[in-house]
Amino acid sequence: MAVERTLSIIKPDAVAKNVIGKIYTRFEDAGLKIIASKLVQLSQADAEGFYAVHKARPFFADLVKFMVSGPVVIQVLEGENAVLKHRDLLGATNPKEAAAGTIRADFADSIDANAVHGSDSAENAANEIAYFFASSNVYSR
Ligand code: RTP
Ligand code: MG
Repeated sequence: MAVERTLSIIKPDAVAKNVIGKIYTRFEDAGLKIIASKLVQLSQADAEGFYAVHKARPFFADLVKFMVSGPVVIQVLEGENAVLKHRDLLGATNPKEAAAGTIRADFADSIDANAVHGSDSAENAANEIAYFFASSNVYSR
C-alpha cells in the first residue's frame, strides 16, 4: 500500500463545537500523521477557489457561505492509503447516512454542516494541498 497525503478541513461547525482535538485523535489513532496544520478564517475568494469544481452545483453558494461563517482548521494527513482512510473516518457526506462511529455520524448536524472535508483522490489531494500550503510548510516525518 502506498504512502499518500490528503487534505482535510475541520469545518466551522466542528470548530465551533470545540472538537478539534477529538477529531485529531481519530486521525492519529488511525495511523494518519498530521504533517501540516493551521487555524484560519477563509475569505470568500479562498472558499470559492477551493470549491471551484462545484461552481455549477445548486448548493455552491450555501457551501461557500458556510465555509466562511467561522474559522476552519486545515491539515495535511500522511499515511498508507491516506485518501480513502480519511474518507472512511468521515463517513457519508450526509450525516444521516453516515455509519455509526464515523466523524460525521458523531459530530455533524446536516449535509451542509458536515464537520470535515476530505480530498476524494490522490490527484485532487495534491492540488488541494498546494492550494493551502507552501511545500516548505509541509513536514513529512
Ligand atoms: P467534502 O468535499 O466536504 O469532503 O464532502 P464530499 O466529498 O463528501 O461531498 P461533495 O460532493 O464534494 O460536496 C462538497 C460539500 O458540499 C456540500 N453538499 N451539499 N445540499 C447538497 O445536496 C449538498 N451536497 C453536497 C456538503 O457540505 C459537502 O461536504
Ligand atoms: Mg468532496
